Amino acid sequence: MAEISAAVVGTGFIGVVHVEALRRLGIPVLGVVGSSPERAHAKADALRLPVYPDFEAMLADPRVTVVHITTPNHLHFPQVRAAIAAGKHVVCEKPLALTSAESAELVRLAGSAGVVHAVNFNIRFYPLCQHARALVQSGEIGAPRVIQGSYLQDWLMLPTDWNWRLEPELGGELRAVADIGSHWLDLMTFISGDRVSAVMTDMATFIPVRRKPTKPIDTFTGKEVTAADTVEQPIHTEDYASILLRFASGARGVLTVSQVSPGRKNRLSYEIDGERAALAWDSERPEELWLGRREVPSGILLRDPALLLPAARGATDYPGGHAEGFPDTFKQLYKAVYRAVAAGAPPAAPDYPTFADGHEELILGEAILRSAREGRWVQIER
Ligand code: SOE
Repeated sequence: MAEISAAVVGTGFIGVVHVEALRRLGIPVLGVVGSSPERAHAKADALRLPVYPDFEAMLADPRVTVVHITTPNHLHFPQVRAAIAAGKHVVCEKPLALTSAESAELVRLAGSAGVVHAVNFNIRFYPLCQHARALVQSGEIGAPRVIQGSYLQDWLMLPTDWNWRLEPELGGELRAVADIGSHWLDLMTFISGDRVSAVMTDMATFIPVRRKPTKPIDTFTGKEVTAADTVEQPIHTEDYASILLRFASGARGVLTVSQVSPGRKNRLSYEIDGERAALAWDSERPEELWLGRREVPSGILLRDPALLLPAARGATDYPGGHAEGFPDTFKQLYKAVYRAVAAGAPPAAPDYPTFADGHEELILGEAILRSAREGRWVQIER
């Protein structure tokens, strides 16, 4: 992969995760762009990375073949569009855009440019999630009937907790659903092979006024801010949502998302009940997959490459008992994406999430919001 090089726009919490994963794969990261050169240097110097003066300079660098976009959500659409126009392959954080009209446009532009396009739904790349998908595909659990779970966090549970995601102009009209619910919905589509056909939503904003820091702060660092450095800010996006789900196959389900759940740091969990067996997994215990059965004892599979189905083995690199986690999912995702980059174009059936998957989450998000506002079931129209 010697001739392939990356650059990353965005130097927040997740931008650094992208850089570290790329380096583990031996992909040169030529530089980063931050919201200002000073903020970029604060991160880049520790990583021994050059800083581009601005996004345009990054795009103008002919050595950069792949651009990773890890900026606040409102910048995704214009930056992806510019990167495609500059002939770059693109990996974009979720959500791909702020509206489904924008994401549809990006699917079209990437398709006609022939570039590799990926959306960072990294949770698919936990080895046991790949194994769960392979189990469903093999018919082991029978047709899924009930698909339910939650994505819970506690980092926004106090009125003094702040992040740019709380501002609709930067983060979009949906917050918890777009930020973490989108991961869960994408993962369930990936594992079950099914699609959501209708949604019914209940939402709540428990903290209608928050204290906004007068200076920008990084994601997950809100605890370090003192009240004296803040101003009052009304909040219009959801802290919580529960969404009843109907799937195209006839399966039913429910998802709860919350960013105000004490003690839940970053916990995505699911249970899929099939005709014969069930699967359950929790991202805070990512090395364990529960297999539920009626006639024989249920059990827990501890991740071990030798015990995974062949389709899942490619997503795990360490022997059993040598825990793999969040940063490894980025490495495994980019392994798949950069195979396509090395080939020069997207494969016929990508083994990584593409802009089409990013677009799907915008369609679902808009239906979920409409359902909450109108208090009724909303059919998904694609
Ligand atoms: C913040 O809620 C966040 O960083 C998300 O944006 C990520 O997608 C998730 O992986 C962890 O939490």
